Amino acid sequence: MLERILAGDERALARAATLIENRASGASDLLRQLFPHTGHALITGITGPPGAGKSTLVDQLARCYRAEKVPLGIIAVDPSSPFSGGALLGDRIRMQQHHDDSGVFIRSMATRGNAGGLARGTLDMALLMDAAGKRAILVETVGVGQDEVEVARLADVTVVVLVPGMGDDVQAIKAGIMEVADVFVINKADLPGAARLEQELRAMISISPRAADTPIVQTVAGEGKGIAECLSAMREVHARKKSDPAATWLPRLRGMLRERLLEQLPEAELEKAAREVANRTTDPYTVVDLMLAQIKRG
Ligand SMILES: Nc1nc2c(ncn2[C@@H]2O[C@H](COP(=O)(O)OP(=O)(O)OP(=O)(O)O)[C@@H](O)[C@H]2O)c(=O)[nH]1
Ligand SMILES: [Mg+2]
Repeated sequence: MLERILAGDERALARAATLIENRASGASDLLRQLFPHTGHALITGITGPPGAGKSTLVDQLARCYRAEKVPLGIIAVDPSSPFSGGALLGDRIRMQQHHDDSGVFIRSMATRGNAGGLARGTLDMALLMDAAGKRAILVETVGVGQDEVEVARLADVTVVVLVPGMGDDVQAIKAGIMEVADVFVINKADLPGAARLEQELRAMISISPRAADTPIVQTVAGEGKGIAECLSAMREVHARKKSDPAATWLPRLRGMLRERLLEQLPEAELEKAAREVANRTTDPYTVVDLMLAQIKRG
């Protein structure tokens, strides 16, 4: 299976993706062997409020990449949120045009009410695609919560999609998501208020030392407008970051290690330990020592 994945075999890739999705036993072993073959793909996170046009943008970016024959992976993180109801179905229909194209591999990641492992699962999936020869990976998430920020953090480049008419809501956009933005896209620029939103954004980022030179691109994803500009902004940011790989890989790997460690301790164990401490039958310090010893024993 390893050989076939590395050779870019679509069926082996699909089987491995299912292993990872299901966290099947064997997934870790496979990922262990794939890891040395990763680090070549540009992972881009596309995030933003529900209905901002993220899937439409992903679809358009996919066309650009495929016009250049870049092997492409797409991961749609399904937030199972009340907002996106049938959206995933719509995405599937939209993405069908890519299905006949063996250069595109599409997967969705369900949170299944277990948001904790979402970033990890998504990163594992991206690493699989990377090892299989995909050179660009687009990850779509709805930017509404902490988990989505975590997912955004795993990307090399994070694109935050906003829409006009949000007005004062710019202030209300989750601060976390604003902090991880490498590129702002004002989509639905055909609607009134795009210029005003851009002004507000510029005012907002001008006071942030980290974000001051963040590119802002206007797009009409529905009509394929501004997509080339978006792609070149993504590539510029990536080129800038590439000179310092530690800047993207270190936070990503830190998060990954933390999640893997936490996974060693089932929630039920933590709950039980907390109760024991609450009952004063033990203390937090002893509990942590015991847990560490338990992990060591495997
Ligand atoms: N007017 C206008 N509508 C657009 C544009 N881009 C996308 N839309 C429409 O906006 C709606 C939502 O688009 P999606 O791409 O599904 O948005 P999304 O952000 O992926 O949505 P969720 O995944 O549900 O959060 C669809 O009806 C699109 O046709 C645009 O540039 N202008
Ligand atoms: Mg979508």
